[in-house]
Amino acid sequence: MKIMKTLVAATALAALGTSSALAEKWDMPMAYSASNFHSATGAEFAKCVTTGTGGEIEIVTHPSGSLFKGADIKRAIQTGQAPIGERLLSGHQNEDAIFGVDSVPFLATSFDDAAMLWEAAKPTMTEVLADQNLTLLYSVPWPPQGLYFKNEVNSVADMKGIKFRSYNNATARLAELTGMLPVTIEAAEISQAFATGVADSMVSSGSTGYDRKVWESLNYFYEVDAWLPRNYVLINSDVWNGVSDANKNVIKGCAELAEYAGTWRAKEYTGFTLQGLRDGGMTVGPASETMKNELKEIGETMTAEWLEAAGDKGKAIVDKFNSMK
Ligand code: PCA
Repeated sequence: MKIMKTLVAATALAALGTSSALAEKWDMPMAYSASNFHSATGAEFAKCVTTGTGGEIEIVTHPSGSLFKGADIKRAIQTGQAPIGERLLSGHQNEDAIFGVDSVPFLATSFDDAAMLWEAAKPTMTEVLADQNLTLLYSVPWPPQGLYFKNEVNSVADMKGIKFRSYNNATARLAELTGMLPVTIEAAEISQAFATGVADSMVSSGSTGYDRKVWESLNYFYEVDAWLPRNYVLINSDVWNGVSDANKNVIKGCAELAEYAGTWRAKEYTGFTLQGLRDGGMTVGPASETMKNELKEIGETMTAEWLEAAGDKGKAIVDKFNSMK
């Protein structure tokens, strides 16, 4: 009887020990509001992993930059402060020009082209990230980027001196080349920036304008379809290497599903949010021919600059992309 009791106690302890050793909670910082489609996709990805691993890995998302602000998320994952997270990699183009491949003006201007560009860039991007101790899990595009202004603008000359909210190097450079004054502000903080006049314009998707209710301060959205930047979900490579093969398979499956579902959501959200901006009172429509042509010229300058910075690796991606079209 005594032996029996000891055995039961030992087994119970062992079971407890096993499950507590295996059960892990991963906090996942995300920069955009909980209502945004990227955050919704991330929350579903988290649920998928938690369910699929039988609770051995529980992912908890933290949207709106509440755990780490957008600009700090990549470093937090690299250094293991957060095991996993989502980041707009074009915000780190100064580390490696490859991170800016999705923000080259007028290179890929539709969802189909953005998908092809991503396919062409993925192997190089994966390698660059691996060198930084990061493993790529999935990536989802934002809807096409257009220009927001407080006042009507019909040409680049009309933009001169306007305070412009930027979110990465490409957007800051676009501001410089159009004579605007760039100021970097996280999406989570733009409503206040526009309300207080810190900025009166930006380039972004209908989605971000809708999420942040920018019609309270801005009046015009010009559909330019300049590029479709992407968010990337990354995991610290040491953490990844410590995951069992079975759980790695679950995470990969959930990531594939998230990329597919997120991309689908981005497409659906495009028309919905442009209508939302209209309902909020904004004038939404295509840019004038003059403005389009002037922006295309600026795009050519920026493409040349990017190719110069990205070197052979960048050229190989663009060549591959062009051969796929
Ligand atoms: N929204 C994000 C990045 C691109 C987009 O459409 C932002 O404005 O910060």
